[in-house]
Amino acid sequence: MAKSISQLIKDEAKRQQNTLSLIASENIAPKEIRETTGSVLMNKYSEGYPGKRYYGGNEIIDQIEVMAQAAAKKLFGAEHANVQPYSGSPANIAVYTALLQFGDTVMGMSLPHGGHLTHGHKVNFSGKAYKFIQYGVDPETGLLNYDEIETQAKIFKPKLIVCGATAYPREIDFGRFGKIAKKVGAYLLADISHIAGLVAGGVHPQPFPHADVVTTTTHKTLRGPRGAVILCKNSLAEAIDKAVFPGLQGGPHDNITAAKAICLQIAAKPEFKRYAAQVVANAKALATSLQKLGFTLVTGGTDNHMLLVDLTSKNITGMKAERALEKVGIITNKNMIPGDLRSPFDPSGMRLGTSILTSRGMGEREMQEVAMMIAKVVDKPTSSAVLSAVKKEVAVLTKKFPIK
Ligand code: DSN
Repeated sequence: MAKSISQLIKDEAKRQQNTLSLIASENIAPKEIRETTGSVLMNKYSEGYPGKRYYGGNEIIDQIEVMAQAAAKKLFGAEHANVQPYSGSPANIAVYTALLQFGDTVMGMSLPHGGHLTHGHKVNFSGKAYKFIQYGVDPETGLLNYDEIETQAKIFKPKLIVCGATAYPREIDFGRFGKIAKKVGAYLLADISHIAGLVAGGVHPQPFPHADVVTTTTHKTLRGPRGAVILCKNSLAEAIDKAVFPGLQGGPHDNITAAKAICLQIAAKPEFKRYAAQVVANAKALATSLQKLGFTLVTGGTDNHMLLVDLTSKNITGMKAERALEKVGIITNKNMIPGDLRSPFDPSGMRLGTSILTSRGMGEREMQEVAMMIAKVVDKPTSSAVLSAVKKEVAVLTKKFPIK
């Protein structure tokens, strides 16, 4: 007989507790946030914006949404916040809807070089509706080449430049992107979904005042609910709000809006600064340990929460490494590396992130242990003796750091 959903949720909780997740885009939202998403707020409809709704009974929802807007503006130094986007992809599409006409020229980072589907990939709506010019990283260094991006911008004269990444382990120079955008008369959108928690925690520079618009999901380094926010200058507020509702979405998910407010308030606290600093310290420790164990890292290290591992020198593909690691309870994701000649289904790299392990309370010492576990598995992925020994090590470590 098939298991019930409630049993499957218990199974998933156990899986999360008993594994070491290094998925760079995931995190563990605090219990308060998880409970808020399951609260009575999900029963309400509130199309519109605070003070201007298409349904009655929104007196309390209005207060919640205003609170979330205020917290978002304060955290990122923004003039205006829209807290209704369902997730990062719709948030980006809302920005395009607000600022562009179909067919306009836009520049974004290519997905195989670390960008995102909605930054103009050809299979995505963004790549079909707009003329996206894709920029990438230097194939030798793995770093963004700002001079090259500026040259491309001067040639193609985009109306919008998108910066931000899902697989780029270094700081993004928003100031330089802002100057390039200004020179060619383009808007600058900074998609900070991956690094929002690091920006909030003061360990990555803020995108404002360089960017005109900022999008971010709230569930990655920010440790909030699944969802997104759009931040912008006041001059663009009306266009952005209209694009979100009624342009693309109907009723906002008020339960999620409330959880966003809580996460944004938590992220303004000193403890969150310590968390963000530890995420980066852990990523650096993991990077150094892996390098000592013979791993090659794209760009030679990290400034943020993630590492991009080039597995070619280890003679294993990303898919095989991901599968072998999963067998022992280490959860990662295969990833393309810049200039990858392999397919996205079995690429040459693997992406690792430290947000979850840091949320569980682990520090640099544990990162050394995790690096050694990864090395043992990647070096001998078919040895059942190695796999069963590392599985035991994972069990000991996960037990010491329960998910709260
Ligand atoms: N696909 C997500 C990631 O893992 O980075 C972003 O949407």
